[in-house]
Amino acid sequence: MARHLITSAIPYINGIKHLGNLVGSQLPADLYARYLRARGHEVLFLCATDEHGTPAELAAAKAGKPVDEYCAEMWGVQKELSDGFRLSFDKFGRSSSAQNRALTQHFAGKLAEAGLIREVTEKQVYSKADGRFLPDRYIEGTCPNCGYDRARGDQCENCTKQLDPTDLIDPRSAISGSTDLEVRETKHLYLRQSAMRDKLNAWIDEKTDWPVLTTSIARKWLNDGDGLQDRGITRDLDWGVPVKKGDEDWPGMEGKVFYVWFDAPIEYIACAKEWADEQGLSDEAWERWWRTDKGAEDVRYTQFMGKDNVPFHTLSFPATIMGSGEPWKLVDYIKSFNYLNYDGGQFSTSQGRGVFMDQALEILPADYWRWWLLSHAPENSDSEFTWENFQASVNKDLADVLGNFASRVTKFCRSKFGETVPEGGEVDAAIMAKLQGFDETLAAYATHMEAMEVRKAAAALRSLWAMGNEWLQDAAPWAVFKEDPAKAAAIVRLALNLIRAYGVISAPFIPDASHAMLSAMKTEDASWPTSLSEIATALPADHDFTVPENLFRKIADEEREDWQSRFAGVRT
Ligand code: B3M
Ligand code: ZN
Repeated sequence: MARHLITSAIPYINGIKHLGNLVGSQLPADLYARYLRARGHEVLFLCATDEHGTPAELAAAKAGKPVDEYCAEMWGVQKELSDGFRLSFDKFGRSSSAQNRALTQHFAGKLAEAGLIREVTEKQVYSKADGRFLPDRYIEGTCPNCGYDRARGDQCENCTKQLDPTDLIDPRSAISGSTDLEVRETKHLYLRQSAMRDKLNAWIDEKTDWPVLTTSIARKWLNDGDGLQDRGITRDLDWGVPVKKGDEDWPGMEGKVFYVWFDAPIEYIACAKEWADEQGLSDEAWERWWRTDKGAEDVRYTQFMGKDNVPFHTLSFPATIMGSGEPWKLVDYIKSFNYLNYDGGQFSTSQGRGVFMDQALEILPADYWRWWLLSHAPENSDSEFTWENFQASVNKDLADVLGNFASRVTKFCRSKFGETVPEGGEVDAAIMAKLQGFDETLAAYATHMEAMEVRKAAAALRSLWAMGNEWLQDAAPWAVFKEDPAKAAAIVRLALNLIRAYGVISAPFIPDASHAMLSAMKTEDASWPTSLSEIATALPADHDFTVPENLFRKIADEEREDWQSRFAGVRT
């Protein structure tokens, strides 16, 4: 059994995330974590809120709250929603934690010792109307790379290019909209990423098994123009990790903070320490996941993220780790995602277009969303949420196939044999024939899960459900019962065992329904089945069960139309 460290990109604190954000990192990371745990691996699954920088300051100002108070509140909201979606993080931390502050300052100190930080007196955009510098998202304008007219000062959302505020064409203040801007001098620290270009290139070259989406983005920026640029890692902001070299002050950098993208990935490490500290564990407990000199050389580390976050995880964060000269764990595999679009357009946080995590849970339980989102994950290209497709998937896959199977079998058994697994009879070859291919599909399902091929895994699981359903239809124990009750008993016994097996193997996708199936079968045996013959005998004759509540309900046309108009835009 292996040890797996899994992190999801940490969501910005500035508001509730939409379903596109969810399926782009946290949800597939949870799928993988749940699968690996179910197969007996040791897993540490971490996520946190990304609380620093301009996104947090702008959102707090909009909410009329002090930024620390705003962050504490929003952490609570996001934590509740991640619980609601059954995201099984071992720790949902905060990048504003004391642990992250100390580690971020530690890394900066190590990078400075290694000669990888330069102090630069540079020109930054200053807004006279706002009386402040305008770093990152405080400034918007046209992307010099692709011409997108709402690019932000730190990155163009459209083409993923990392930017500096002074790169923008026709810049304006994101606070006041003012274009009365001037360029003033200020001192900042730059991470000498360019000095690590060869090392990073060689490292990316080793990653032949990574998704093309990940490596192509990394290569694009490694070889862009003059190659990897040095990046400013400090900002003229109030809210953030104060600039220090380890514990020492940094002369000339008083009152400045680290750039949010410098401290955010370090939170992946700090979060492990938050996890250990919370339980009163020693440093060894988290260092065995993160320090290759303390056991982490055996850990497999997988990161999940949307494509816009890839440059920071393939270049900036590895540069921090490698540059520190210390034996920290580097990522082994980066699973990245394209975007999920919403009903003919894009999800939009500003316009409230699309379904947000809180709204989703108000209208339907988590499993419905998890199933649709994961089975339509934007893996090889962008994908699109439509209400018609959502309704069709839920009604067919979940209600008609899986839900119907569980309900039909248990109700029939109760009426003819009572609420215990019936004994007698044998399922003959003719009946089993319909289940041919089950073992192969079960194996393919595991292979896809291991490879994080989310859509393929969902398709395999769906066909395992469908095979059971078709087999039952064909075996027709309700008809057989009249002539041969023992044979009907044997069919039902296998069917009840299939419910247990579905409860186990479906849990990574639909944990609540899976739990309901296992409790209805009154079993704690969650051992992962690898063949039908193993499945058939898990619950012996005479084992008790109950008929589960309806596992899934169908979505009616009127509801679908109602939701479609309700989420079309302009959130109030
Ligand atoms: N908070 C961006 C995002 O939520 C950013 C990710 C940080 S990962 C270290 O998409
Ligand atoms: Zn662009």
